[in-house]
Amino acid sequence: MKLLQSPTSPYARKVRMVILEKGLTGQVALEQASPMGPEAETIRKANPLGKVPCLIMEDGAALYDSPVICAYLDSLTPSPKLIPDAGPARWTVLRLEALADGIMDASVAIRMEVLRPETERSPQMVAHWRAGITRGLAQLAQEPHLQTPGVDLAHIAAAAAQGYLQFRLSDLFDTALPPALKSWWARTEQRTSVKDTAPPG
Ligand SMILES: N[C@@H](CCC(=O)N[C@@H](CS)C(=O)NCC(=O)O)C(=O)O
Repeated sequence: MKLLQSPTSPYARKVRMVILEKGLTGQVALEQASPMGPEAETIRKANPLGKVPCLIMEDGAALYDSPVICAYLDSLTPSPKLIPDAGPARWTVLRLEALADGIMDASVAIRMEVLRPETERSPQMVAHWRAGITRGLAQLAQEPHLQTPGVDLAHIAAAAAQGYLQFRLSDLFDTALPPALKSWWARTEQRTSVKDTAPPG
């Protein structure tokens, strides 16, 4: 299998963490591909949306986007199980993944806004996204599931979201992360799958 991905994408980091946690490193080749760079056409051929991450499976078919890729990779081996098969725990994990993905969506949107010429930026939209991130982090901090030991897709997605904030929006990381998440992150960033997928400094 081949993963089209970018080292700075939080969604790609989420998938790379899943690969490491599942012990699938030998089965998925990582191919660096930038949606705005020379590889854009390759990405678009696999994913009409032109986004990374995109997984090319053994039969050549493509999977996107990151929740689908993570669910597929989780289905390949029985353990560790990153998405519970059924019951309330399954919906908690998927909801927390969606919450963390939403924090990433708003963070990436702010990053895109910052890259635009200053006269084209919308301070209103940036404020709207920042408020969403702040509410999302406050909710994550209140989730007992996140504090449970072990790792599943909820923990991985939350780590990808917080890692991206630390990387691109350090002021929000410093001010909007509630204490419970700060201590959670301090523990979590020591994990091998988190350390080994950190964006380039
Ligand atoms: N919901 C998608 C989001 C993927 C995404 O937005 N990736 C960004 C990189 S961080 C991208 O490829 N952007 C290019 C574009 O929007 O054209 C997922 O979870 O995979």
